[in-house]
Amino acid sequence: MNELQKELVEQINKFNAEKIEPFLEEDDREETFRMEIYRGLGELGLAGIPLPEDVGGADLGYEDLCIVLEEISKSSAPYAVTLSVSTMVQSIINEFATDWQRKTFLPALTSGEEIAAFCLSESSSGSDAGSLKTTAKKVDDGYILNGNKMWITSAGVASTYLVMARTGGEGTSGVSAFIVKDGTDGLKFGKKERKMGWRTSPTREVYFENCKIPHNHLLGNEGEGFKLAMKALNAGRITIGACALGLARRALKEAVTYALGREQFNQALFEFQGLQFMLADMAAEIESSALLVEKASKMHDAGGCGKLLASTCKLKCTDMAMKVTTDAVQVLGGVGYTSEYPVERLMRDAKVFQIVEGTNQIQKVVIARELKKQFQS
Ligand code: COS
Repeated sequence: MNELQKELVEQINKFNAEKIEPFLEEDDREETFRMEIYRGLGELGLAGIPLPEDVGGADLGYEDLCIVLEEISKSSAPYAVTLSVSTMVQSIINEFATDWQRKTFLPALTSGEEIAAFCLSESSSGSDAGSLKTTAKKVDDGYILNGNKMWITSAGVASTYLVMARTGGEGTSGVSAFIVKDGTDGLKFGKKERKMGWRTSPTREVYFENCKIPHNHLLGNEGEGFKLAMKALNAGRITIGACALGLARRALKEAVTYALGREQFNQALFEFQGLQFMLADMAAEIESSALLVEKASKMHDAGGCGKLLASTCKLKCTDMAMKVTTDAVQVLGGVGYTSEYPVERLMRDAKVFQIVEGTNQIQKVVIARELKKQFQS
């Protein structure tokens, strides 16, 4: 880590301890999202890390972003994910936007004053994202959106929605991307989903009922929306890997600490070789995933990490987090299954990492397709 990265980690540790940890249990139980916590991350300069300075970003890289997300996720995967998704949307807006769009939409997001959400999935199109049905009909002075989006992270608390909707015929080439601001007539939200994990982060359905937006809210060109969304997800899959990594590191810490402190058969649990092997496996899996995040983020910063590596990073880090958190609960035994210790929350929070931003089965589809391209003569 360079000096700046070390400084970031130190700042976040302090922020975690003072601002996030005191509310963790209560907010998980009550499903409370605190905007002031997100704004606090913004005040530390963390809400627009890879964005350029002219729109208020920190002009740093994805490597730095991943280090930040990993650190936040050691305390709270939900806040790390809120930041990960908001940054993913900002990055893709920055890449495809007109100058007016960059200056209009990005500064409130890079400062952390506001949050961005990504609206791709629908009730009938999850993994098969290219079959989405929400429509955007072109009219004289803009577009009219109709349809619904499901499982949208930060819906209701976000102010900027990147919405993929159909402007053309069937298939991926008929999809376009739009920026929709909170408060637009016809933009509505469903009830908050009751979830197994990530309970602090609100997830809602988003509806568009004759929701009219101006022409200049189209991002990129008509028909580019699917590729733009996939490009965003390529980067998002690396940062999701970083969030899963931080969560797993916390689970290992909890497991080792507990094993060192608890005695059975007149010795610390840690002294039993069976447990040492489990903990060593957890550590080895974590370090392998950390290398993947580092490689993928560095390659992204150097110009693009490619689908195979981005999907591998997401697949391995999130499967690892599920395994490590499950094992952490096992190490703690009975108390690990109760909310007296954080490992049960970590295990619940780990599960959805295997589902979001493309299920891990979809990551395997992407990897296999890349293999076919590489080796088919
Ligand atoms: N990065 C860049 N471009 C991509 C891409 C990626 N990861 N995946 C697809 N594309 C491009 C393709 O290259 C193709 O472009 P061309 O027409 O120029 O060749 C275009 O997008 C269509 O791709 P493809 O034909 O592969 O589309 P499919 O309908 O077969 O779908 C999958 C591909 C399954 C990979 C895609 O639908 C997917 O990722 N699904 C999961 C969706 C998801 O992650 N949802 C989570 C939402 S956020 S919680």
